[in-house]
Amino acid sequence: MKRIGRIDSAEMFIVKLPLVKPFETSFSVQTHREALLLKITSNDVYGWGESVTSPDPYYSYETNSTAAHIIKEFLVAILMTLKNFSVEEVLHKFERIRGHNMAKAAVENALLDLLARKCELPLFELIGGKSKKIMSGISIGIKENIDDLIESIQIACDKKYQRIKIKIQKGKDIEILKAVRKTFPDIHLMADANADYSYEDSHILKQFDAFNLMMIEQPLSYDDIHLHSLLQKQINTPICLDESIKNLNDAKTAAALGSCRIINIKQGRVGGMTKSKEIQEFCRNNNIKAWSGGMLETGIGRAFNIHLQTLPGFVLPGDTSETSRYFTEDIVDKPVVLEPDGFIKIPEGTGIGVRVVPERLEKFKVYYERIG
Ligand code: OSB
Ligand code: MG
Repeated sequence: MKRIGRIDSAEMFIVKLPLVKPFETSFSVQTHREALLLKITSNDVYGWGESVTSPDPYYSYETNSTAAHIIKEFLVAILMTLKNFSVEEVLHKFERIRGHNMAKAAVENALLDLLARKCELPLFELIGGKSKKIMSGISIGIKENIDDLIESIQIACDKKYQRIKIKIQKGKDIEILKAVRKTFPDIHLMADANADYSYEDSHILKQFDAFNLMMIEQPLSYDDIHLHSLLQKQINTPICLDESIKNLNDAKTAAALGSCRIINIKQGRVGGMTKSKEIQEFCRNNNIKAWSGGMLETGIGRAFNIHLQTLPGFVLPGDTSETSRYFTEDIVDKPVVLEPDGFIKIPEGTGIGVRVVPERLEKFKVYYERIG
């Protein structure tokens, strides 16, 4: 087990990056990515982590403020009591704190980046992944009108994105899917409802079967697993769960009930890279396909998502898109770009392989606190 010496410092930042265009989902319109970042230093080696929380509790109960509270008062407080510890030991100590997976993931992120840099390994090697090209996918928000949506999809197809996800909501669904399928009969297409439907809407969701979707993501409530199992029995389109899966137990429950055929693993939502690794392994052994989701991360979180996808359970393209799709300027170098074949290269170098640019961190910083 690889070990980290004493922690010398832990610093928390909040950066606020403007989005190229507002990102609309069934639960909010986002104009900025306000990200909570963590930098941990030990013996002159540092590691960066990003919390996937946002300022509001509309995707999950966690927010930047709750994550900052839990990180500062509990998680980093635990780290400061340890000497020469392994990441496994830290995660074990974190178990006492219930929930707050996004806060835990941010701390684990920073420790893994630090440890990989200390061992002079790229992160994917530290977590047991295999070097490969990463599949790309794009998540397109709800648009004002069909023409805007068609145009966005066309641009994504021209870039060779390997899968297109469109956000839908109740009432903005069948007509939209019909129009998209008419223009793009053959693309790998899926829809994400972000929990906007209820079980009583099954008759609407059944009609989705006509559009040959790869999957429908999180049609029902953010905390439901049971009703999804009833819905999955009535529709042919595979259900993919996102919000509902917060840990390995949820994945086991969903598999046992037949609530989904696919899981969107967001490392932040499930408490980090190690937990994600366990879930993808479970999926692989239980006939559930998995892919890596995103939360409009800065280049830090984006790099973690890329390294994660070197694990074998990630068999479908995720929400892994170019930096420029969300930001004109990001806080890290290098930005994520699509190769001409539509794949993404793993960032080179040790740790997560991207570098935080001090001037840009300064430019977008809205909060700073040394917490340990
Ligand atoms: O449901 O997957 C989601 C963004 C913010 C919150 C929830 C979701 C999303 C996305 C975009 O779909 C994913 C990305 O491109 O980072
Ligand atoms: Mg989703």
